[in-house]
Amino acid sequence: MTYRISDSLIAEDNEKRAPALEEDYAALGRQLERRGLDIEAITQKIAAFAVAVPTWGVGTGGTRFARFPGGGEPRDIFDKLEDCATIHQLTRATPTASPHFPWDKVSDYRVLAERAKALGIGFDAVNSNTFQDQPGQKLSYKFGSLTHASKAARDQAVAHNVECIEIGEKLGSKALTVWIADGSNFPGQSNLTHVFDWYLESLGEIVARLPGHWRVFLEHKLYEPAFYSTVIADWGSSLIAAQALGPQAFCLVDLGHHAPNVNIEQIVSRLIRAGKLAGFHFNDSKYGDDDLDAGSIDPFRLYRVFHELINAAERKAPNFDPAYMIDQSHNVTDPIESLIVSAVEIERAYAQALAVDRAALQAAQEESDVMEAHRLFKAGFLTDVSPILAEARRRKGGAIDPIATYRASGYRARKAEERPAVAGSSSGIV
Ligand code: LRH
Ligand code: MN
Repeated sequence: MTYRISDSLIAEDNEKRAPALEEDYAALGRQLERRGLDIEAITQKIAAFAVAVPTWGVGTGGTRFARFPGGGEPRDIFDKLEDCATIHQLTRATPTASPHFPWDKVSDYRVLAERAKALGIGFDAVNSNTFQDQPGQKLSYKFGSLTHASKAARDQAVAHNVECIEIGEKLGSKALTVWIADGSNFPGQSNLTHVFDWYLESLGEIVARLPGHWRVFLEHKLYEPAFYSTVIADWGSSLIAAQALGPQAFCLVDLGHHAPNVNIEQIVSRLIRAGKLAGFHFNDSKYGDDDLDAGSIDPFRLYRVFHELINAAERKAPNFDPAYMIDQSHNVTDPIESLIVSAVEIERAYAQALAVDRAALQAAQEESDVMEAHRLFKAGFLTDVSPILAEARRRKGGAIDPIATYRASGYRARKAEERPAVAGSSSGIV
């Protein structure tokens, strides 16, 4: 039997913190009431919020230079699910995990589905991988996959995506995320139009194999690993493709996949208006696709994104059903701690964006009262909503202070005993 944190340990730790939380929650309630806002309404929305964790994020991540694994590294998808379940146990905000194939491949997916169920975890979108070659693979993806100049290589990549759909069906997923590294490093290396035609052809074959209620999430990325051109480099290419591919195709926004200073919340509002927003890979970045912890560098940006999401929900935007997922690489922290804090910071941005007097904001916008509009918009971001986040966790049986409870549990040390150190790859993201 492997070690699991007991609910009684969480309850004991919460007992110590409950009086202070009650006081802070009441005080915040009074402050919000003075601003015409109902704390209970916000807390219930936060309690209903969920974000998926990436299975590839619970192991220590790395870069092309190096990876420094910590103790108790997950050895396989079963260990990864245990760690995902621990994050959910403490935050009550991450009931699903997003798997990646073939990194999470097993021989019997019924066993995997049963284990996940026993751990109280479900599966979110499955991720395909045609950005690496697998041992014994017939054709290489060095020069592309779904947009490779050779039809045989494209067919091989399509077949892998179809296999991911079949696996996802066994796990109860309802979506496939397709990110491809396809692109070029030299002007002239590839025909910029043909590759997009092949992308649509290949994705068309994949969409044709999607179960009726499934969606496919197209993930754009400006660059890396290709450094001159990337086939699906921006939201425009992704939207053209999603519109060409029909009602099951949507555009996924990974916050780290844009040039510095791009107005991502405006891209989000455009994709929502087009009825094509798939959802998000939440993370943060300072320079490139840094895959840093959500809210750690630019929490105001995350806040501005949630503002657009609340606008869409309030006006009941058509086709608006975003999937919320985290996609990060934890190179210098305990991945479990990073994912706990990231889930909390994503909820924080949502709760802050709910703490806005939207009627007054709309009035100021219509009167072009710039400073009043900006002041009202920012008021939510300037609100410390921590009591709301903790209260939502407490009500669902989570930890009032998840990091403190996690550390008090000694979970990492126990896993270091249970999981003999594995010879991990000395570099690379996973
Ligand atoms: C590409 C990406 C994609 C995943 C990978 C792990 O940069 O964001 O979503 O497949 O990271
Ligand atoms: Mn991503």
